[in-house]
Order: sequence, then structure tokens, then C-alpha cells
Amino acid sequence: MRKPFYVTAILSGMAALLIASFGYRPQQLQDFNTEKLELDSTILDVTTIAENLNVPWEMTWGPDNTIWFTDHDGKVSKIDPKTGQITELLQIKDYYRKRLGLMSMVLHPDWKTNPQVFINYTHIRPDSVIISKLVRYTYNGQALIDPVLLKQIPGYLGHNGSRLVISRDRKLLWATGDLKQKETIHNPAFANGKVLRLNLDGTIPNDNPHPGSPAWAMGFRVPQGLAYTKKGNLFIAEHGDATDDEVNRVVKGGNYGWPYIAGFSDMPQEKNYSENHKSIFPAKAWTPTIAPAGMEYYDGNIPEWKNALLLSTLKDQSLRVLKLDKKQEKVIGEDILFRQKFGRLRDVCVSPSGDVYISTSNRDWNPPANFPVKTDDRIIRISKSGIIPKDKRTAKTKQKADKQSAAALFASFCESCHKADGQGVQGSFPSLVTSSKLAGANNVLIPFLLKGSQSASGEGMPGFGFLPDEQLSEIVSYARLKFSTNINAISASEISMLRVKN
Ligand SMILES: [Ca+2]
Ligand SMILES: [Ca+2]
Repeated sequence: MRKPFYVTAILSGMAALLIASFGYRPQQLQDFNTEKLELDSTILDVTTIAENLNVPWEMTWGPDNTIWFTDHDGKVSKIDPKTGQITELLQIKDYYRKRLGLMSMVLHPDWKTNPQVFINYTHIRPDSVIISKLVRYTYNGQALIDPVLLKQIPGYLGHNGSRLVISRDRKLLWATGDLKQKETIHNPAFANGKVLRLNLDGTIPNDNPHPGSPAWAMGFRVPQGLAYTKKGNLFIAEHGDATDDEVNRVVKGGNYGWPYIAGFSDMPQEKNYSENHKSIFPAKAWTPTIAPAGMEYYDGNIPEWKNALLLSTLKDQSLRVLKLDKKQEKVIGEDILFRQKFGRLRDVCVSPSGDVYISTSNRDWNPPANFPVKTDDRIIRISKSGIIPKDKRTAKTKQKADKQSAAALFASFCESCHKADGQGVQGSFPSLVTSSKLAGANNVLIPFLLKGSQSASGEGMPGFGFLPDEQLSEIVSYARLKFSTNINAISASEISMLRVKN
């Protein structure tokens, strides 16, 4: 039934007053910029609903039909997806952001009785030690108040992870990064490189696999995606090093291999490890890497995406649709969307009606070429708006993941750090233009490339020995020609010789 005019008028008047007193600047629906996208049988509307944000790290559907989201600088807000109106709920003051001022968040599923929010963020102590905090806040109808520190674990400049979810049996699952400390990943006394499982008050459940430890599963590198399927299977998405980003199904007590195994057990030292240690291999792995971030299970009204994991990627700048089998245990297909259209994508959120929201991450520490754009960062809605008539349907050409030219190899393996212009990122990734190594002797450069290096301060470089000689030859020759004062090519046979010697 339509409301009488005066009720509408009073309500809009009240809304205007509210807006005036709190300074909100609501975006009207008609201001939103919408594009159409066709899948095989479905027409989608792709609409930017928020602009000028600062790396929205976590988005989660709220009990009031708004999207609750965190940003890089310690803020928690909610956005009404119908109007674009944003309401700030909390500014955390003691967050620490060097590269990633990370902000994972999950809402209590029993909201009516427990209007609580769990937030994970990094903090730096006065003695310069970085820690990762798990803090619970309570919502009073307007803001998040009464912080309670549930747990704190060691943190680092990067490699912190993280993502939080709450299970059906009301446990908090927390994916943590390896902190670049490989020795402790498989030790249940340490919190790094794991999925931790806690009671919602921060205590350790009695039925965890290692008594007295929050460790639930181990052997992860940098997980930023964690999601339950409808059947209650838990999936995790993590960043590999030079190879093998992974999506895994997480089970109690599982060993997921890192740092002994990257992806599948296919190298001699990996086989040696997996023969002696019960190991779980990925549901899906990617080389070249794509840098997977937030992930959600989808079972909404877009038929092409039903029973799939939706995965946002940073380096590859895409949304991946990972189709699952009936049991929701295996990944049986993959579609790639929006490649390089919106830049880096940090998180995915699914509404109860089946709309999908993605957030960009172009104002973080590692923006790709051509980003950020003026309106970054953004939250973008993807919703079903129509059906293509049966006689007009065509199988859409999928975006191909694999490219082979020297430029494409460089883009796949080198560009996310050294950048398309070879200039790198100051303080993190060295410039190839001024690199004495790239310009220097082959018998120094090639062993370095094959084995990589560890760096105490910077990122170090992973070894690229897994690439065949021909591809290494193409990449190095290309990088020299493009960026270096030494433009001499290096042949595959020379690389093969240096491989044997080193
Ligand atoms: Ca693994
Ligand atoms: Ca492997």
C-alpha cells in the first residue's frame, strides 16, 4: 500500500534534517553509473554505489540490510546500497598501517541478542613491536562501543592475513598469515600461518585438534579469503610466493603444506616432504599467481554463478567464479570477469537477494598501472537485471588466463612488484632501470634469479627456478632490452648451463 503523501513528506523532511545535522551526502539512485554485462543467459547491471573510499578491506551484509565495511585507516562504516548513504560507526585509534592496516571483521550471527562485531587489526606498541589484535565491539544502534580485547598475536609489516568467519556451531575462525616466519608455521604454540579456532569469548574450544592451542589447520602463507559454503564446508584463499596461489578446503587438523609444499607436490623436495607428512593439496592453484583476496560462497539468482566461490583478486584485477561440485568439496570450473576493469579487487559481499558487491583496493601500497583513478576506491554492485531470450543466447568467450609473449611473461611474473615501467616501489621493490644486477654479469644475475634472495628489511625476491629455460631467457632478455643499460640477451642454453653449475 502506498503511504499517504503527508507521511512521505514528513519522513523525507526527517531524513533531510538527519542528513543536515550529520552532514551525510546521500547519493541518489539515479546518480549511480550503471553498465550492462551479459553472461551466457543472464543480463547483469554493474553499478558503482560508493566512491572515494580508502581501501574497503572487509564488506559484510548487515542485519539492517546495509553493507558494513572497514577501511584501511581503522574506520568501520555502513552503506545503504539503495541510496549510497554512508554512516560511520567507529574510528579505531590504535591501528597501525605500514602497508596493510588490515581490518577484517565479522558480525555476530545471533545479532538480536548479541549485537557484536569482531575486528582484527594491526597495532604497533611503544617498543615498536607489531601485534595483531582481535577486538569485540558492541553496537548501540548508532556506533560501535565498549571494545573488549579477546586475543592478541604477533604481527608484521605484511603477511598478516587475514579474514574472520563464524561457523554454524558459533566458533570464530581466523585465517592468519605466516609473518614470513617459516619455522613456527607447523608449531601449534604459534599463531602464524594457520586457521585459528576460538570460542566467541576468545577462549580455546575443548575439541580443537591440539589441546590448549587455537590452531585448527596449519601450513598457510598469506590467506585473505575465508568462506563457508551452504553445506558448511570451509574454504580458504591464500597468496603463494612466486608460484601457486591456492584455494583449499579446510578440515580439522589439516596440514596445507607451506613452506614445504607450494601448490601440488610436484618438485622432488615437495614429494619427499609429502611422503613423510600427511598433506592436503589445493582444490585449485594458480601459476602465474593472481593474488587472491576476499571470497564468498554464492547460491543466489544468477544461474551461471550458482554453487560457486566468488574470489576477488589483486594482482590479476579480476573476479573469479570458482564452480563447485555437488558436495561442495572440489573446484570444477572457473570463469574470469572484469579483468583490469576496476583495478585491484579486495573483497566480495553477497546480499540475501543474490546481489554481489565487490570493493577496489587501488589506494593501497601497491597500485597497478593506470590506477588509482579519481573515484577510487569504490564499491560496485553486480545484480541480475534480465534474461537473454533462448534464441539469442551465445556461449560467451571466456577471458583467457594464459598468455605467452615475453611481455606477457614479464607481466605475469615481474610486473606486480617491479611495475610495467620497471621503476618498482620505493623501499619495497627495486627499480630495474637502475639495477646493477640486471645490467651485470650473467653468471651473477641468473643464479640470483633461479634461487631468489631473502631480505631482512624489504620483500626479498622469490626464486624463479621453476620456470623453464626458454621462458627465463625471454623474460630476462625482455627486461634488459626494455629497462637496462645492458641490452644483451641471455640464451636458454646459457641459462641451462648456469643452472647445472649452481
Ligand atoms: Ca598448500
Ligand atoms: Ca608444487
